[in-house]
Amino acid sequence: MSYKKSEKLFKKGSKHLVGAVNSPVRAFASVGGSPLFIKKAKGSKITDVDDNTYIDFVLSYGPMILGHRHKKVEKAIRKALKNGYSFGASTKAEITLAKIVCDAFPGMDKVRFVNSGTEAVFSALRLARAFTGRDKIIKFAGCYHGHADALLVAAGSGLATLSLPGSKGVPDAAVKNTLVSNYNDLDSVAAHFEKHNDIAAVIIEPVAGNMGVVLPENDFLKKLKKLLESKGALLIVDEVMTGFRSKFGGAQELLGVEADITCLGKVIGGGFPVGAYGAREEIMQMVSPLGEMYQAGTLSGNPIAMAAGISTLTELKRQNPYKKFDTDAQRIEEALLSSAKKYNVDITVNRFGAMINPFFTDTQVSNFAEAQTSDTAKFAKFFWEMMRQGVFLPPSQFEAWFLSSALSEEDIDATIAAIDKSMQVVAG
Ligand code: HOZ
Repeated sequence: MSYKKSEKLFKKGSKHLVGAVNSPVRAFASVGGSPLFIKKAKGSKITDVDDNTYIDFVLSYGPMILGHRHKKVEKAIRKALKNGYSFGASTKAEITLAKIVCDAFPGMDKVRFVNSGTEAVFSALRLARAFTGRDKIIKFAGCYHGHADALLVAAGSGLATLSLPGSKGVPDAAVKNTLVSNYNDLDSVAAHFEKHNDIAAVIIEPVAGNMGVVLPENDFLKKLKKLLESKGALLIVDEVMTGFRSKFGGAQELLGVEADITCLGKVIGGGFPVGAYGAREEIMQMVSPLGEMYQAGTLSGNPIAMAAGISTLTELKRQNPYKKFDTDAQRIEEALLSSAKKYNVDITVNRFGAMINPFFTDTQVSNFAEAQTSDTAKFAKFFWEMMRQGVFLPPSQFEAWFLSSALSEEDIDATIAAIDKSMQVVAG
């Protein structure tokens, strides 16, 4: 397998792009080698500029849940393009997507569309502060909620991949109101409430996907919500990754908890830049132009992005692939565990619906500290052999693998064979 053209583009791209990429995880920094440059993708497969074709488990980090270039989505985009690209005024498509999203989340009466998950989250924090009149927020170590200053503390995803504790350029003032707790540890949340009476909200990924996949245990979310209610603080559930992924709607319903404010992204834009935050009526009444919490965006509700979102969600509802996701992910989990056992490699596998990943560690993984016990050198070996075997994974131990509804039986069989070969290589 040759990567010559990717390597050439990496060198060329490094001149005018930072690290030749526009988002750090893409740089392959923790697995070594130079990043892939992509030529095209269709269905369950993605092809790089060297004409290597892979089964895709990156899926643009989640949005391409139907696989690439689904024909109904493509038709909707082409149709929307004919009417113009951006108007700075409202369109009917925004109302249509808003209804689909609000109908899918029981606690959401109104929604505001933005351009990314990062925007959705920092707007949701502002809204929680406006609504409660309090300043502090609690986040969990290893959760990643985009790159807003206040949230670049003990964050997962790219920071975990690059082993960064935070980001330079974030002033102390920007994080002085950010408190950090441990995932699955209610006492670590309660301890902050003992010390502070000005906590506006707790923000959480209902199933973490940015420190690898980590599930909430023992009704953690339900207990968290109860604690917050008793303290008059809001629960912000960041469903940018989990939204529409393990059921149509949010993970909240599956986990038996209702957010005060929900953040969305990825799937709702069908591959175009869309984020959203939504809540019950009394909270959303705070948002400008109805209320005094200001938030705006020239390209928000962009008509092409709305068309991609509407067609993706409509097709997703029609396909209802959630049972298939579970079956496919279960087969992958079993393959990971049995190959690891066969070659005597320590791993733990976590999965939730269409999200899964192995941690190269001998411990369970229920929080960031446990995720960080993973042997990232072993992951790098595994990653590169999977690539050679024709499977494209996120180039980081701390990112979730995503499944698309376009995966065929043959794709899963080929992935299982690749896992076996790669585990053998890891074992050396
Ligand atoms: N985990 C990240 C997004 N939730 C990966 C995408 C990126 O940072 O480029």
